[in-house]
Amino acid sequence: MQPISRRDVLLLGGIGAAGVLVGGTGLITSWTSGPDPTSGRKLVTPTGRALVEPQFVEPQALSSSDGALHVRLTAAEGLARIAGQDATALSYNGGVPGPTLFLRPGDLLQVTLENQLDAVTNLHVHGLHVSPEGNSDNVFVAIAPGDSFDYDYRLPEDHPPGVYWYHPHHHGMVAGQVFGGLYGAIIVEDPTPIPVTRERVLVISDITFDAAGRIPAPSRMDQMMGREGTMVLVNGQTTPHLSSAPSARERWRIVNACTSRYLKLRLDGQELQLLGIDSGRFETPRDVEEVLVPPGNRADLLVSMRTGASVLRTLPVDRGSTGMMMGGGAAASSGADLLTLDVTGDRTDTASLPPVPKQAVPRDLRTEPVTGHRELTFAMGMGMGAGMMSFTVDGQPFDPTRVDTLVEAGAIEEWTLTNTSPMDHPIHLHVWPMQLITPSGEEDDSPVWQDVVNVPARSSVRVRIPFEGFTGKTVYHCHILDHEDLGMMGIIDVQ
Ligand SMILES: [Cu+2]
Repeated sequence: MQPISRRDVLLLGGIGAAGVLVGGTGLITSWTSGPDPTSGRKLVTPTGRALVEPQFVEPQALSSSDGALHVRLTAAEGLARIAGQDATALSYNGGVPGPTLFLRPGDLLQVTLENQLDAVTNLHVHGLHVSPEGNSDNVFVAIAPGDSFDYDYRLPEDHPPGVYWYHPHHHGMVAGQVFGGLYGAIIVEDPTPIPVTRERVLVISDITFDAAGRIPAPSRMDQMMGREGTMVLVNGQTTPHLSSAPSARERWRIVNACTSRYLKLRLDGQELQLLGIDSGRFETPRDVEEVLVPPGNRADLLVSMRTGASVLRTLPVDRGSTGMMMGGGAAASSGADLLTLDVTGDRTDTASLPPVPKQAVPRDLRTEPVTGHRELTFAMGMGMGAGMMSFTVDGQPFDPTRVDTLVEAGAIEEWTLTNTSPMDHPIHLHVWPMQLITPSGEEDDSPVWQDVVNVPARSSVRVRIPFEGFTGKTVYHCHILDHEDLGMMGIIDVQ
């Protein structure tokens, strides 16, 4: 979204665009996103109220060409059409979600981030295996209001294909800025495309509006629990409607961009296969009925369409509680309908659709020597004062001036992630993906690679990490972004 001058505002007003507010904190511009809701499917509720289900839409697609993609992202607050209503939210370029960036291994991604917010921000390319230094995926960059910054991300030639995403990462502001609407998907394309009828991107997020269409400030309890929105959005809409044809094979690339909400996805009546999670890919797609996608994780899903009506749902997820502290509230992600699907009409000609080829066998660190072991302990306790719990790693809240973990470049380490608290924490390490060594309940034993690993309440998970490809300083943290902002983050330096 470019700044809009007063004159443009009047011109836009003349052609019927939404109103524009000029606030005390700077220019607040307006936009509309999503489709015209009158173009959707009409429904009548049990109470006789007519509803219009919006048609499924996807964010704007921007693709690299000749090995490069240059994108200008403007982060700003303004009026947006979200979930069929006008609301004041944050956005990149006026859309919630921001544009989807389609890249190939070896590409150079250049992002000029313009900060029109009234707060400091920056950008993190979540899951990409790129340098954490300089003007690459450097979370220590701070872009002041009114400033802009040029990021350069060089993907290695052997970068794993998969679903990634981008969002702000300035400590203390992350939860509010992501919850406000600042996120978008990144797709790294397969060198050999997976044969499907159609690909779709589903960015799932949640948000809350008050009666005035503004996002209310979270309470202390919301922050300690991890704030969850009252509405769950798919590409900025609530329960959009999607149509497909019998026997079609679709590839759904799903991002959990929620600040704290765990997703447990089901699509009853349809056949689901999981290609992989994050940058991890199974050798052959795995049949699934349900996929757990904690905050920050992505699922790469094949849907083989069967005639009938289905609803993509997220089921309730118990993610613990504050225990005996702070009144012992339960942290639970509620269930919601995410989208409706109608599969009707003539069968798609699948004879022309070859089977999904075997993927490269994933690297397995269980067969490689481990050069070191460490344990990281994630804890919640009393002691921050003013009715707040502390959120710590190895007993200390985040300190931007301290290096917590020093690792030798090239090391293959086994980390035991221990959660002593009564609440689950999804732990994310930047730059270097983690192989799960204790993936309980999987029927086969193929390697599982993720960049966010859920560590259930009062338990431990073992992972192995190859610190290869890049050196530099970055972070690991809880991806319940309120917990990160409250201090559950540490600094790693790989040299
Ligand atoms: Cu957490």
